[in-house]
Amino acid sequence: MGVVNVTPDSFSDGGQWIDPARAVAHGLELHAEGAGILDIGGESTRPGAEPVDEAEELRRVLPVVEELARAVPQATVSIDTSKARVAEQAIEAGATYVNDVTALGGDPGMAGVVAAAGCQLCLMHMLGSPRTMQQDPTYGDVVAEVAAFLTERAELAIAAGVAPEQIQVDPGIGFGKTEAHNLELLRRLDEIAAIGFPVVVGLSRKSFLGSITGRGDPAARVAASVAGAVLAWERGASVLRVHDVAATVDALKVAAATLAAP
Ligand code: HH2
Repeated sequence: MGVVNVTPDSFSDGGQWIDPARAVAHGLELHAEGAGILDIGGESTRPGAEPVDEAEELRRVLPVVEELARAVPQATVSIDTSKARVAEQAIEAGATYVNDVTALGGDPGMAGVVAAAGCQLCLMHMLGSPRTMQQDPTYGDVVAEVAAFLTERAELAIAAGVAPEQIQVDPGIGFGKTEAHNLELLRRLDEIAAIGFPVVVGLSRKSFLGSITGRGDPAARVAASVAGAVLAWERGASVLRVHDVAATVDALKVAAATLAAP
């Protein structure tokens, strides 16, 4: 899954693709590099980010969704939103995957929109909201709590008419988690996969990688991100949400070839 942020304020690439034509070109490039899913977002979820209203979010994402769905019909176009109306209009414009970082908690209409469309749904765990989530996040057993939350939200989605085959789950690396929480979730990712849904992991360029490697600039965290992506894949992740598609694809090819060797 390649990230296309149509925002002025995303933590790693804010402002780079805010012009729709540039965002589309970036999405095409990520697809050419090997991304099967293009995840288009119009609202930053970085710690402390301010919410964006529906009209502005639609204005940012719709032309990009529409053009990418038209230009690369073989790719899955994903809308990264927690607003039901944005998801609905993006689906009309060609999106077939809804990436909801609030796992249906942000908008009571979301489950119905996804159920009616029959599209894919990613349910992500977050503790609190982007404005507050990094203020002293605390868990007993982070992996057990995240797994229980994702199971409960999947059950909620199914009760609202979403088919189990439509659902994917994501532990939400960096969303209300300390570095230790992120690392434990990655090390024990097999326990999240054991819930029974395909697992999505997004760790690309995130700040815990900067604190481990000493790299303050998110764009300098490519090697760190690739290492994390390979490990997540080895522990059961099915979808890796990344900014640096070409490097990740190469690394995964080598890892897969190695594990497939006699
Ligand atoms: N991370 C971000 C945004 N959306 N969605 C899922 N499913 N999983 C993630 O880990 C995830 C996500 C944050 O990264 P980014 O989009 O690069 O930054 P921003 O939220 O500042 O736009």
